[in-house]
Amino acid sequence: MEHKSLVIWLTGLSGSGKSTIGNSVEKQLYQKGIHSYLLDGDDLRQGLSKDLGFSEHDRSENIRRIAEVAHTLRQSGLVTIVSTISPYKSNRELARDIISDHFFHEVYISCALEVCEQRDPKGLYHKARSGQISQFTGVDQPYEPPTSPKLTLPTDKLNIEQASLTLVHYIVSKVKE
Ligand code: GGZ
Repeated sequence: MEHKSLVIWLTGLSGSGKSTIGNSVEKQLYQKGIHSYLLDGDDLRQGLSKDLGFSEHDRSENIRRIAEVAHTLRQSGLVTIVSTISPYKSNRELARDIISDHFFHEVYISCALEVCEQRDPKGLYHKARSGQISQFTGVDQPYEPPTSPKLTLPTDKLNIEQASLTLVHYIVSKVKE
C-alpha cells in the first residue's frame, strides 16, 4: 500500500508501556502493509548512545541523535515510531525541529508514577528508591508531560490492546490523508 511517512514520538515514564505499545503497533502496521520501524530508547542505549548516561545534558544528546535517525528513516518513507522517555519539553521541541513540525506526532503515554512503580518490570524504581541508581526519571529527576500532544494514551486506564489499536487507527488515518 502506498502511504505517507511520519514520526510517532512516544514519550512517558519508564514502565508506562511505551516499548510494549510500540512493538504491538509495529506488528499491526506490518499486517496492514504499512512499512514502519521502531526506535526504542532502551535498545539504542546499547549502541548508538552507549557513551551516554542520564544527566540532563546526556539525555538531550540522546534525544538529538534519535531524532536525527528518525528524520532519516522518515525521509526514506517509513512510519518511524520512537519510544523514549524524553522527559524534557525542550528536548522534544528539538526533536520536532529536526524532524519538522509537519511530520512530528507527539504521543503521550500517560501513566501515574505510582502505577509505573508498582509494575517496575526491571526493578529500576526499587533500585532508584533504595539509592542503588541515581538520576532516575520520576524519582530524583523530573518528567515534564507534553502540554498539547496529538494523542494521549492513558495506560493506567486502557489495556495494551486498546491503547495500541487507538494508535494504529490514528496512524492509518494520517498516512492515508
Ligand atoms: C531513566 C533509566 C535510567 C534512569 C536506566 N532514568 O524503562 P526502561 O528502563 O526499559 O527504559 C529506560 C531507559 C531510558 O532510556 P531513554 O533513552 O528512553 O531515556 S531518555 O529519553 O531520558 O534519554 C529505563 C532505563 O533506560 N534507565 N537508568 N536513570 N531510565
